[in-house]
Amino acid sequence: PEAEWFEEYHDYDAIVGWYSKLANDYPNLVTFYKSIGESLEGRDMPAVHIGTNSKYTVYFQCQIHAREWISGAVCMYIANRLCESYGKIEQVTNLLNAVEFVFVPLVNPDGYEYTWNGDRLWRKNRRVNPGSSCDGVDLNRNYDDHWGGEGSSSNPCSETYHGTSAASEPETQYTQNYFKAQKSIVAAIDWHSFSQLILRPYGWTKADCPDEQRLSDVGQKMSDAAKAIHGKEYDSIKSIDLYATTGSASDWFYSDNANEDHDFRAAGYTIELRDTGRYGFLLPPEEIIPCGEEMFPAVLYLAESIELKESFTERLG
Ligand code: 0X9
Ligand code: ZN
Repeated sequence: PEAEWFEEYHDYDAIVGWYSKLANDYPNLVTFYKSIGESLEGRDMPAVHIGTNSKYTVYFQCQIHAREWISGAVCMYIANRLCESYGKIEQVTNLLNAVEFVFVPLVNPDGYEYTWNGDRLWRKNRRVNPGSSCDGVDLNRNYDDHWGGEGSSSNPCSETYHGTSAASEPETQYTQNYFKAQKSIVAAIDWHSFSQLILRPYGWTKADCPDEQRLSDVGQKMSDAAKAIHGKEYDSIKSIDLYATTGSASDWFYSDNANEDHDFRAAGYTIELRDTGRYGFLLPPEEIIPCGEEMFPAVLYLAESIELKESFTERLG
């Protein structure tokens, strides 16, 4: 892309166009799928695959929360770095020959558009809730895992409104279905901001998940890899130690519901990007590149740790 691309944020149309161009620029490495389904207001939700027909998949989804603009920007940064490095940097070349990256860059297109043309601090999707004057469902409380419990709200006016049923929203349904259609997803990240955190399961209970040791080790290594770049601390903690959530995407990624056809569960993480509160959701665009730079080695570490997948607890074991 042009050098200036990562010096600004971009709206929905520009981001879709950018991924489409990435696929044209790297035809042997990138496949652009126009849509995994349409949002409530009829916008396409694209998917982008980066890799060379590999056995394992790493799944990323971005921009589930509309106002968290750094999420979509860092996903583009990572996608671009992977492409630029293939055939030039041995570590990335080997990785992309072993692992396919699947991006769903715009999980909440309507909400994202609204942050550009309505309310910059909008979070939810744009569902018109019957019988309420408040719009929107929090997609990160709408996934089909312990839906409707603690840390979500039945009030349509709440920022954490969980919707009328598990996966009531098309954006949730399409991302769940697309995730389930991929082969051997070994790790998945739901990208958010802000607070600089690497969050592992569970959000819904204080209990350790069966892969606690492994997921906390990998989380800490991702944190170390990030810190080595610009010195920023990303705490690696269990989701519930931030606060309880139910129906969240990353708990769903790790759940039986998401992994029915896989031998192993996907290591489901939520990453909260920069900053720690000075600018919060209004992170200046000058921080896109440094934030991407510190996440790139963390993501490589996560994808490479897949070789140790045998140490994961067997899903039905
Ligand atoms: O509350 C959320 O959905 C996430 N924080 S944010 O400020 N980006 O809205 C945190 C979710 C973490 N919990 C789980 N993933 N379970
Ligand atoms: Zn968020």
